[in-house]
Amino acid sequence: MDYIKQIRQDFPILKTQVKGHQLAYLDNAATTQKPRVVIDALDKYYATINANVHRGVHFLSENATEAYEQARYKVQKFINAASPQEIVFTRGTTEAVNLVASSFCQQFLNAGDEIIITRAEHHSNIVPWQLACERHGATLKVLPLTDSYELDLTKLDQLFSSKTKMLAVSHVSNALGTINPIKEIISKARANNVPVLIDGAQAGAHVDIDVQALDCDFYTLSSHKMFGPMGIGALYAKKSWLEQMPPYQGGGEMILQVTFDKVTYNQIPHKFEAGTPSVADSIAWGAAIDYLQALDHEKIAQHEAGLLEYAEQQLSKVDGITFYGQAQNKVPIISFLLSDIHPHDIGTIVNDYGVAIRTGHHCNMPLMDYIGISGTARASFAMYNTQEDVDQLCQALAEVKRVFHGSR
Ligand code: 7TS
Repeated sequence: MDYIKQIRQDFPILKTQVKGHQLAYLDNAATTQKPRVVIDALDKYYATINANVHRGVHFLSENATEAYEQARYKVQKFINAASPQEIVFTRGTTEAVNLVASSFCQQFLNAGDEIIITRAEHHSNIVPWQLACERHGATLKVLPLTDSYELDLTKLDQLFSSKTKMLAVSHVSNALGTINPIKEIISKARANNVPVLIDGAQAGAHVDIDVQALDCDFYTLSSHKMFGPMGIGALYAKKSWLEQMPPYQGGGEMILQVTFDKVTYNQIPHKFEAGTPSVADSIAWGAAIDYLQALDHEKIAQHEAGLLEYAEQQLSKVDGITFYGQAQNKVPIISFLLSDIHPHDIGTIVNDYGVAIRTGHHCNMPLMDYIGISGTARASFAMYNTQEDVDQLCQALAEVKRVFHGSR
């Protein structure tokens, strides 16, 4: 059996039939499907070691704590962080960005200061910074895009000033698939003494991540976009930042001692993990990381690149199609429109043929405004997708054309 067919066997949901058609799941940028080992890890946790962590001295609690900390270690290794203390478990990228925008900004952002983001960010990497700027009387500056909707790096240097306190940028665009030149961006920020947060939500499933080589200050991950469970993710932060930042939330677990006069905080990363964490989800995320790391990365990269090329080729034969975002360096995400047909109509009709795609603004309204459209239809691929999925999408699009224009 070929390698990809073998991988597909690991994902039970891919066998789903939709309206009499084999499911072609092309909404992986929204969330990826889960392999059997991840589903089993959740089951095993609740069936064998469920207990609250860090608190108990009993058998189950010790086992749960060890597995939870083991998961942190797996995340550390996955992104090559220097220490597990630099990994804070969060609900995902959204919470990780909010943590930094809240805690870092409380400590370091003053009236008149500036934060730089880009025009191509997901709302999760825009709104928390807007809120922080509002709270502290700071200004949000936005890196513009080129005519091909890529970051215009020629405009970056002029955005830095002595007031710049943070630059936040995504590793990979969820709307267009563009892999941003973050290494270059980080080194420009370094030269201006500006810390950098990388939103890595879309990178985990497609790109090898090495936070030490990147030399970023913060990096965020969402487990559910890299074959792990929902509701869990992480903030990577350099130790020196975590030590200087105040807690994000108060509660159990994040303190060493509490009196009504004074609170002493726990060590990092626990200072940032108030309350009972998502223990099962962290452990199952660890299982997803083990699963990913055991795969042949070169084969998968080749497969994904081939799939993107095939999809672009086949889709470009569909009369009236327009692509948005055709950067040289991109993950297999294709955003498109079909003549004057509303993207929601495209999504609804292809669903009748078993094809799952996302339609709308993809939480990138400022990017859509720049392009001058209200949204796109987006096919986003994962390692388990095949050329048959692309063919099924193309056939379904022919039906969309037939419904709207009476022709194929
Ligand atoms: N940043 C990027 C680049 C994203 O793609 C997303 C989610 C987020 C942040 C937020 O991640 P979360 O896990 O905290 O929700 N993107 C999408 C998407 O493209 N379709 O649905 C969610």
